[in-house]
Amino acid sequence: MYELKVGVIGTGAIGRTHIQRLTNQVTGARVTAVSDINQEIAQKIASEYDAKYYEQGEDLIEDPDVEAVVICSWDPTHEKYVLAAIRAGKFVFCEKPLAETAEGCRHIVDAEIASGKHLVQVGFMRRFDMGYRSMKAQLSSGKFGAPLMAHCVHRNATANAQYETKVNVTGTAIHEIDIMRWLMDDDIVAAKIVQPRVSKYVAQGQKDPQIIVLQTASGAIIDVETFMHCQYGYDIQCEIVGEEGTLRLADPTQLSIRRGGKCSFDILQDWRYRFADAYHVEFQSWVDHTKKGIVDGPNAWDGYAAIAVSDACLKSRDTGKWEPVIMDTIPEFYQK
Ligand code: NAD
Ligand code: ISE
Repeated sequence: MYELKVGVIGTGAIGRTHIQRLTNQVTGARVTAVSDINQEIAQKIASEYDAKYYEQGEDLIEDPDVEAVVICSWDPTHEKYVLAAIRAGKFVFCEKPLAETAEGCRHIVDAEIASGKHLVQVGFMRRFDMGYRSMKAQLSSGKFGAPLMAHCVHRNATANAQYETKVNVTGTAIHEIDIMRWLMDDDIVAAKIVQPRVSKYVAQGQKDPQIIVLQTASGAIIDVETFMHCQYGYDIQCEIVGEEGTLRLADPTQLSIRRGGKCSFDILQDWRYRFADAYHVEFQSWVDHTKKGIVDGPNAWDGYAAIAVSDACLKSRDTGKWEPVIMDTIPEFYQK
């Protein structure tokens, strides 16, 4: 079978899992090159997977042995690498966020339109998760009436030492922003952040947890708690309240135990385990569609729309008020 030759930029936590996944789980692809500013780790991974190592991500993108690019480096580097991939005319899968601001995403959108070809997919893997997909199917059936409200929780056990308050939105709540826009098929038009008491586990000067409130164009209200230092595990919850019933994600568990007067199950410890199946489906789909020359997953416009909401959230953190989402109208290029 023809194997898509993939270059991966960023061999940190998720880069390594995606390389492993593309090599051992997904069919029809091969990792031919890797790049990271951390040369030691990247070179070790290159030799482990029999791939080339590039010091510069741009050189990897230009390599004729790389047909498609996966970007898993730090958030501020995404924009320049996606733009380089578009310039090279290569399909590119970029981990979220597509760029850190709406302005940055707009550069990508404009470059993709100018290239005349859809090339960009964003790593919003929840769209490939069975729980969220079932929710979408139920909502679309009309049996639940219009969605009126949603309650979301996004907790991580701990954050790394570089944790900055803004990442709580740009890197974390961005998943809820995208999945809610997709589930409700409704754009988000306004946002507000409410700041509770700060946890003692948060570095001096930073804030966590937070509550974000979002309003959609049709008037639905979504509340999102993000808590990056909850200590006990990785906990993703979502409930949508419709006119004629509610939909709630089940806890992701294989086994629940009843013993000694208690009912219990294990809480997964991070996103690698919680969304393992979703990442697999996401990458199999990306490889299959890339080979056909199609972008079928969340696209550059979805990346732009999500970060436009993030911009409004960050502004609300400063002003303490509801802030409108400032967003251009969708170009014909992205209309379905
Ligand atoms: P990480 O810090 O473990 O890894 C990032 C890697 O990028 C590091 O190895 C670093 O050396 C490298 N890097 C930094 N600047 C670079 C540059 N200019 N060129 C090449 N490499 C560079 O972080 P991570 O947790 O693996 O996250 C990486 C990206 O993936 C982030 O954008 C993050 O938001 C995203 N992410 C997505 C999910 C998801 O569920 N979809 C989960 C985790 C991370
Ligand atoms: C991480 O970057 C991810 O994208 C995970 O999916 C998310 O749950 C986590 O909060 C982020 O730090």
